[in-house]
Amino acid sequence: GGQFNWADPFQLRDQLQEDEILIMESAHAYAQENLLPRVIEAYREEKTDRAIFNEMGAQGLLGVTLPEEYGGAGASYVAYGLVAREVERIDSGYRSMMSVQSSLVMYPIYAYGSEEQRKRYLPKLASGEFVGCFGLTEPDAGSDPAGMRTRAEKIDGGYRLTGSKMWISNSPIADVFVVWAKSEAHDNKIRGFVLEKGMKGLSAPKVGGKLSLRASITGEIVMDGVEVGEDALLPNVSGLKGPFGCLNRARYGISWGAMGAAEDCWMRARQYGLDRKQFNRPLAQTQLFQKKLADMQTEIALGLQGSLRAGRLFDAGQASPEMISLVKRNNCGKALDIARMARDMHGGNGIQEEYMVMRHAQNLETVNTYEGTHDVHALILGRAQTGLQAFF
Ligand code: TGC
Ligand code: FAD
Repeated sequence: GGQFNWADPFQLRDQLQEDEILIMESAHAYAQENLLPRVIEAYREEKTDRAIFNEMGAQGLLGVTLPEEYGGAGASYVAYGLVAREVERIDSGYRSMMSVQSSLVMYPIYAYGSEEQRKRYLPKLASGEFVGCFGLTEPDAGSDPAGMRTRAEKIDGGYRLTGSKMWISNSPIADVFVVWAKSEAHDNKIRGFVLEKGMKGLSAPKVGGKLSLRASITGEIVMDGVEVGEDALLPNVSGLKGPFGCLNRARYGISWGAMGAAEDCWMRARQYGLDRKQFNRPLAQTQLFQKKLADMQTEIALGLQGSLRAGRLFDAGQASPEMISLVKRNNCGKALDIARMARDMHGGNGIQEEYMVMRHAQNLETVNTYEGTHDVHALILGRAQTGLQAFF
């Protein structure tokens, strides 16, 4: 018979390749040594440390799936997922910073960009010298990005962009802006443009007042007739499949990341239950507490196996958007339930910042919403099995 390791019920580690384990361990060490010590204050003070991008770049954690010639690590999508999990064990906001840079900025420049664009941006994004952001969502177009208003008019030698994006991770500190707009010169199809900080008419004010994801800065992107050359257009993609190609990767990574946050909550709840006594025995010696731990362990073990399978299919070029919706939706929803439960199991201490679990729960509210809400992914899966679309 096999051994049972309660912390890794299905022996995930045995299913990883050597280079994936190395990347995972390097991400783990970086996150525990450099991110964990600053997260409580960063969250409380709503401060995003720009240096984190440089640090992650130096550790090789940005754009890990891209080829080495552009600054990537040529690693698998499984390795990318493992990085997301290690970073999100600390905070979903830190993972957000990493995944926007990797999947939503570096990936489209690599996959849809010209050779010139790749050379100009990718190495500096990989090192963290540049921070990137991704502008799809608008004040009046969230779940329905096809309803965007941002437009690109044709001008001599280029385009003029007008519109505004809302809820954009990293935008107030970004050097590079990948934005999506309806382009009149291309039958009004959605096209991608790469803008740079300092362009006339471009600004990115911070969105304040967030009670979630406070360690990751969020802003608007305001484009007030920003004029760009022809070389700002991403030449090799047209239509919504451009941004969705990026979202597939980010959503997949989030499915791993959310499990990292859930694991942190589970481990903390278990330890708290062992340490804390009520009625003359550890909380962990009560049936209700143990049932909650069993539920957490089960959902996490199953969720990680699902993400691993999706990752292996991704690496084989066989992952479908629906598979990704399934793991993104399930793992984010389950992680949110687990974090709320861990908060409850800590009693009053559960609301204190030093116990970490309430911050995870607050963050996971965002993670359950961005990159397609829990319900939008249900509709994607519902459409796939009925052939009936229920969006409108
Ligand atoms: P629909 O008719 O389904 O599709 C339109 C076109 O897009 C193609 N497509 C995809 N291609 C590749 N991968 C996918 N996952 C794709 N999904 C759709 C599709 O084939 C079609 O192509 P074509 O050539 O036939 O035109 O589009 P719809 O308008 O009915 O869309 C419905 C819906 C709800 C599925 C979709 O719009 C959706 O997923 N909405 C959610 C929006 C969303 O996820 N926004 C994310 C913003 S970015 C973000 O949140 C970053 S936070 C990151 C962080 O901080 O970590
Ligand atoms: P809405 O679409 O208005 O949805 C509101 C509610 O209605 C949800 O419960 C939803 O499930 C439900 N709903 C919507 N349509 C339907 C339907 N047809 N049937 C049933 N229910 C429906 N976007 C970017 O482009 N780049 C970023 O970097 C980025 N970062 C973000 C960071 C943070 C902190 C947050 C909060 C958001 C970020 N987003 C980003 C935006 C995010 O992707 C959107 O918030 C998300 O797609 C939902 O859109 P919405 O907020 O407009 O909500």
